[in-house]
Amino acid sequence: MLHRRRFLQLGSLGLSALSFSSFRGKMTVQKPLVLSTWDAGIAANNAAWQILRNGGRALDAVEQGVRVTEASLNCCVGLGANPDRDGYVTLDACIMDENFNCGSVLFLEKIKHPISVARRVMEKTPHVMLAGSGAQQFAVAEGFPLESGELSDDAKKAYQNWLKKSEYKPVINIENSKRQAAFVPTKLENGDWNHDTIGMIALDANGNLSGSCTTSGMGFKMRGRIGDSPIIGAGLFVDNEVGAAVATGQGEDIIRICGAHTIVELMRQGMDPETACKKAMERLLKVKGIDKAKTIQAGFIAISKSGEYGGYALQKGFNFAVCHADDKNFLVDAKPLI
Ligand code: SD4
Repeated sequence: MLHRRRFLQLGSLGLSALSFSSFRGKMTVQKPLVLSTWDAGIAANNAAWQILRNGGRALDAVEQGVRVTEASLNCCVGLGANPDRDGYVTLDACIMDENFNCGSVLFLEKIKHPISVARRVMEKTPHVMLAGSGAQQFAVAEGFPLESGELSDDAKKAYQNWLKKSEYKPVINIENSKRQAAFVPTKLENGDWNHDTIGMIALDANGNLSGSCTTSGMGFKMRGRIGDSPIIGAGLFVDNEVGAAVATGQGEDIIRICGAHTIVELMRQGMDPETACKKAMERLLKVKGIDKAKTIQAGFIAISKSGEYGGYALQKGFNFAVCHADDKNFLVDAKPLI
């Protein structure tokens, strides 16, 4: 097994140069450890790491980490993202801790930080999921400001462009900032990395696992459409005895195989995270069929209780960010199945 690590510039962590190294064998590191999807994960990991490095809880790390992405301008996460086909941004998010506590929000509008609302659902209600106006009402009652709902300039442009043909054709790997040239630059004017759809899983210094996932879903989706991201077991699953997994990509197909839960169960049977992600992806491919599978993308990442980690992609182009030390926050190109 050959893995390429890409060490990226990390201003606040004091890393400077871009360098490459490769190694053989399972990917295992000491805890704490945080992983997140796509290259936006570098900045998100950075925020999560500030909590983990000080002995903080994985749950706090995965919430604070993805808030960075939610607050940034990008195609696929937060209020600046692409709208649905009716021109509204609708957000989905979920969070899960080390005790099977979980919370999620679906079809949430005009709220900047759906991940934090999901955490409140988990901690302050007897429920797991809140949707639509009910989720928004709860968020406002909890003190989250109601935003204007106006599209970002980039999303307005993308929507106007989309309206010309009004075709629902998700773009493979759009979450990777290099593919977002039409939407926003890879690097923002202040030099920060641009961010995208994000799932994050972490193992803290106490050996506890947690995960989060937040997205605007597939751009130009039907109004009311929900993907895998806010669905516990599909987009995210954490079993503190075994491991944690999170998914990204074509939600409908991830739901069909209960992606994240499947991966955790495969790890329970003894597979390392990369192998478990690969096996789950093989199942997705089998269900989808090769011809249709070539038109979509999906990516899985996982951490085991012992600190092994790994990921797998349906096709080329999916990467994930791994952080396990002040000077170790790097991107890994996931192996593709097809
Ligand atoms: C969805 N899985 O709504 C999400 C989209 C995604 O990277 O993850 N894109 O289907």
